[in-house]
Amino acid sequence: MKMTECAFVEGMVRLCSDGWQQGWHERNGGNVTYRLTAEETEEARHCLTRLPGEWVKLGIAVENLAGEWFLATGSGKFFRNVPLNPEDCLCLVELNETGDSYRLRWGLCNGGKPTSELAPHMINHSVRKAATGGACRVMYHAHPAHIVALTFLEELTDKAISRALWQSETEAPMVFPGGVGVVGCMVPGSIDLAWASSEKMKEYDSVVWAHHGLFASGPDYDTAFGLMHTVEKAAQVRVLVTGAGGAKQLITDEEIRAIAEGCGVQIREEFLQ
Ligand code: 2HA
Ligand code: ZN
Repeated sequence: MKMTECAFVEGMVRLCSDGWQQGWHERNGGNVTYRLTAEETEEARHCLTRLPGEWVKLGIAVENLAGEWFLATGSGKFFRNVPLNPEDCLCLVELNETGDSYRLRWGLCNGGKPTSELAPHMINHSVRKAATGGACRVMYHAHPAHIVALTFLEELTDKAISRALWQSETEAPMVFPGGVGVVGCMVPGSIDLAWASSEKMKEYDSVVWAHHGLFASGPDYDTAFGLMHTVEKAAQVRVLVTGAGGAKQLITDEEIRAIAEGCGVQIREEFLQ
């Protein structure tokens, strides 16, 4: 069996293709990582085509991820090219037994490095793995235009952005009743952005990066992609309505509560009035 035939690789290829078609990945924008299960790691070991790379320091230590394997997009790779050549655009990395270094096991067949956001992804995997009892496996970062636009229109707080999204589409409180975290405008790929995001990820499954994009997590590709899509759709409605002259009415706090109650999810009450 070839690595590209493994379901966890096919799933990432599909996500990259779908994200590109949504218009969320100009040039080399965005990145995604997936934490393999023990079974998938065994499967991957049978599909290796090269010797392991050298160990490279991560710059951080993620002890609860020690020894784990991750599938990742490559630094500078374009999402639109992933389906054409997954073995050039993607890579498998293995973490060492202390969780402070990684080495390449597969992919990047024409050279290169894992995503420039590898450290942020690892810190956030570490936090979400702990927060979800091991369920969380996907970290997905994209640049959807409307969520970026919203960060110019609303106050940059968790409450203001979460409530603006909930007020704009009934699907929003159902899909992310916990809201979204928000961090200010920070240097892309920086360790400061990584730490700021991971503080938010202790409480939220997605974080808005002001004027930049969204970082979304989930137990599988569908859930993480679906969260990205739902946040972006609500932001799109908000921005469309704002640009059309502003809302005559919004979904009220009472209606948001009723929607959450109706589908049996716990809304973050302190964000409502
Ligand atoms: O170009 O999206 O945040 C990759 C990125 C950096
Ligand atoms: Zn980005």
